[in-house]
Amino acid sequence: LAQDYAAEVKARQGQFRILALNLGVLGGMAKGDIAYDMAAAQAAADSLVGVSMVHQPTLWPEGSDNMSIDGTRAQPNMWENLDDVMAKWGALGDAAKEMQTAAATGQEAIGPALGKLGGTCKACHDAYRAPE
Ligand code: ASC
Repeated sequence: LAQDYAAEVKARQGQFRILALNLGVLGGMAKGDIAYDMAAAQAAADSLVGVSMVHQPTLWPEGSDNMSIDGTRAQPNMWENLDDVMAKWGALGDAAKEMQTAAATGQEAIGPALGKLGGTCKACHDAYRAPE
């Protein structure tokens, strides 16, 4: 029975969707498209931190890359650079914690924190995610 890792891929993509949803809320507040609400901003930041704390190797089995299976953009070089992958995931967690502080500080603090957070997303995507 060939392994398609469909469940693992969906689960980890779910993590990224939760991140994107919360980044969207915070981005909306930073731009003024969504009214700043401290509790909602903090809830979004808390979720980012929570997701960032889940680094579960079982979601990333060797071979669950875009050269071997459909439905993922994870490139095989991830598995050759696991220390760097984890360092980049850790940077996301650090930036998410800074967002918790920013979310409680006020609307004007969210934009800069979001820029830093987005940079940590992009660093990993540039290195390990295939283009669409
Ligand atoms: C998002 C999202 C990403 C990152 C990235 C930041 O909101 O879905 O993948 O931010 O665009 O550079």
